[in-house]
Amino acid sequence: MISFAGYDYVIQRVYKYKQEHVFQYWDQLIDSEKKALLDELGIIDFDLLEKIFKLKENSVPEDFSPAPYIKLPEDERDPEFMKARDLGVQFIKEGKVAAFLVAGGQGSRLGFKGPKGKFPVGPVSGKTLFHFHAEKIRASEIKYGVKIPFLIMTSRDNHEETVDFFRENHFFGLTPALVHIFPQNMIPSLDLDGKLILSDKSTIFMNPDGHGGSLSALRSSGALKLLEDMGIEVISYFQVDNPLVKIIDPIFIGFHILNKADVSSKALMKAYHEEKTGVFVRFKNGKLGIIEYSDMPQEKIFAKDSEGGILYCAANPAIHLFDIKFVDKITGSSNVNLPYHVAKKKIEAFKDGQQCEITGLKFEKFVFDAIPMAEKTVILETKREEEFAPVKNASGADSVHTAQAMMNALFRRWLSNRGVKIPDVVDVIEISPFFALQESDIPEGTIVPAQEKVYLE
Ligand code: UD2
Repeated sequence: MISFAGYDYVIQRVYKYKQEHVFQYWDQLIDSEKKALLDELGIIDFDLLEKIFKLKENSVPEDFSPAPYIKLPEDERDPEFMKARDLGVQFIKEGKVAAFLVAGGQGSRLGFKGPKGKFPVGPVSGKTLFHFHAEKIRASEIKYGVKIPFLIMTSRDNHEETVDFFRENHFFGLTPALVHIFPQNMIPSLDLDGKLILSDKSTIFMNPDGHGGSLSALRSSGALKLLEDMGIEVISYFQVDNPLVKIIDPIFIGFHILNKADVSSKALMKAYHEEKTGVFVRFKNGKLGIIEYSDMPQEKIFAKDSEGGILYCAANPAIHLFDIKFVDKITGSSNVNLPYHVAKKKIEAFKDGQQCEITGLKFEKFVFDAIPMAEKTVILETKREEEFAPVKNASGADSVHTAQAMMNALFRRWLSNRGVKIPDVVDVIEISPFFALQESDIPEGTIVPAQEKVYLE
């Protein structure tokens, strides 16, 4: 057994759990590397790893049915929607809403190095995803005359770069003290025999613990306390990859308040059966929730309703509202842990004295597993063309090209619906959130210049 002053307990635990292969390069390490390795091992929950290794496959409840949701009205002056909007506006103006961006993912599908939020998406401006999100929040602050705290969850790999980016850009006009950037927790990946993986001679390979780690990270980072002290009641949660998301949406917030919901989620209608989005379901115990596309049984993916449409049609664009008391409850002393999901992934490992790629198991929590823990959940339909343009892939579907085309189409629709003439020569239009956050914000008398690329700021 190896030894290192002050670390007996850590070392004994590593041997107890039969993970001592992580010391195979011990004699080649200098003291600071030995200490760093032991520090990392010291915070690993080996019992948890043993438990989740046994998962091997994700278990999905067999008995579920499609979830009910609030459909969009034919007429947008629908009294119920107007009532929700008025209530939402009031609530936002009272300073009770915070924005929460999860940006800890690795963006591997996009093939972009660095935080995905730094990826440029503006069809004319070339603005990055972070820039879009921050400006929407700043524009909402101006519109509603209120300060809106902005929380951003990063991961160990992209934290510093994210903080630097916001600093370099002067927080895009937001109040720096109200932008709270914190990293999520990491969890070791395992090889197919349940062994820890080394990424070099003295480092354990870990991956971020999934966006489900965001709720506990809110607490451990101190953000939850900060929000409570500020009188925030609702947290508006969104993903980094969707430049169309309505971050501060009065109608959504209004329905959430009207229904006294713990969690509310937006749903969009699935475009085709195999679309890679989770779907909303009602479990046997009556609770609502989401089943991830990869966990959905084939026959349910292709199931049809009585009219030949997609039975499980309500898809997850990953836009949620969390009541702060609910977050407090499930991350507090009751500490109801969200389950881990397992996925087989390629991992860059250090093995047999060299770098190589191995197949390993990555574990992640999903934030939507909190939904069935809620007493009351609201699911509200949203329109794909208005709110969902994810940038996930380098090309093809769900790429920057599709997202830019959707932005261009949406901004054109806003202008046309407001009676603004668009000269034929115009090829691309981008509207800054400061010019309009939604169609009704387009000012009377707007003139679109006759040029190929138009940016309305
Ligand atoms: C997510 C949803 C899926 C679908 C789709 C819509 C899950 C598991 N799946 O799929 O149901 O509706 O989005 O766009 O939610 N993130 C972190 N930390 C992590 C992992 C991810 O912050 O450890 C963030 C990531 O930066 C991104 C978001 O979570 O903002 C979604 O991550 P993803 O791209 O891995 O999710 P995806 O597209 O597989």
